[in-house]
Amino acid sequence: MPLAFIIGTAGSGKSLFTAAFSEWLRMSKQDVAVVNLDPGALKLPYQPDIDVRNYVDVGDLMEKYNLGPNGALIMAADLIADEIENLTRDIDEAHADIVLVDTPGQMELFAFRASGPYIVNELTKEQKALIYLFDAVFSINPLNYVSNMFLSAAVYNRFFQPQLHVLSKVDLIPKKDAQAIASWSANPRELENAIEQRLEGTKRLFSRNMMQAINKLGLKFLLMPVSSKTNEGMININTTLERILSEGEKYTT
Ligand SMILES: Nc1nc2c(ncn2[C@@H]2O[C@H](COP(=O)(O)OP(=O)(O)OP(=O)(O)O)[C@@H](O)[C@H]2O)c(=O)[nH]1
Ligand SMILES: [Mg+2]
Repeated sequence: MPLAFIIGTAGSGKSLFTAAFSEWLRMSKQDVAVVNLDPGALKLPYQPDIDVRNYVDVGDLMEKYNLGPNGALIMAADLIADEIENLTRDIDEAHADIVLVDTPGQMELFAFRASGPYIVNELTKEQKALIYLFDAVFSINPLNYVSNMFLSAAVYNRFFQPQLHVLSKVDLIPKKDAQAIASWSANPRELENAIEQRLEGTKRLFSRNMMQAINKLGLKFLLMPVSSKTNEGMININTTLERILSEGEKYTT
């Protein structure tokens, strides 16, 4: 019963992807359990089987400790770590083939605080993988794309779990743009060409150097285009996820 954590910047499509991919898995006869790990979620596009909001209530924290919404979210992110045993029990009791975990809206609260890696490590003893979302609309610009590569490398460096990379919301951009972005991930030359053609001055220099720094880290990945509205690409995610989990290797793709 492996766990796949869905991660990405705020609004990158984590929750809708969790909804669409879990539905897709159910249609292909897989027994899936869905976990909501976002204590600040007001409305979710799926019905969670396990919900952190049963244990941590952001509204209560605001009231009790006289915090604003952001302060309460930070406190909530850390309090989730205290609920690991409860959440692990809930997940174990679900007896699913695969567990999808929707992570908190603001990625930094999960990835860049001590509690995030602790939660990923301690939440059940099962195998783990991360699915990192690149927002397609944001990624059309090579500078934004490179910044997101940097963020995904930083996330990898926090969790050291197998990491899949997804280009989300591809239904919102022209097909040729989606193909171009995917080709940047497959071939650094293509990305370099786009940087040379479409950026200038400091932006060009910055993007080129940042891209080279990431390449030097040896982090290679392929972006898989996906739409949670049309289900395009879900089959690729499933195949790649299965391959990574069966190999159990620590690498990114
Ligand atoms: N067209 C289209 N819209 C999408 C897709 N995925 C997400 N969206 C929209 O993008 C917005 C953000 O999606 P969410 O799934 O809430 O993203 P999130 O990363 O969970 O956001 P937070 O948890 O609030 O940070 C919503 O309006 C979604 O309907 C997609 O594949 N296609
Ligand atoms: Mg969300």
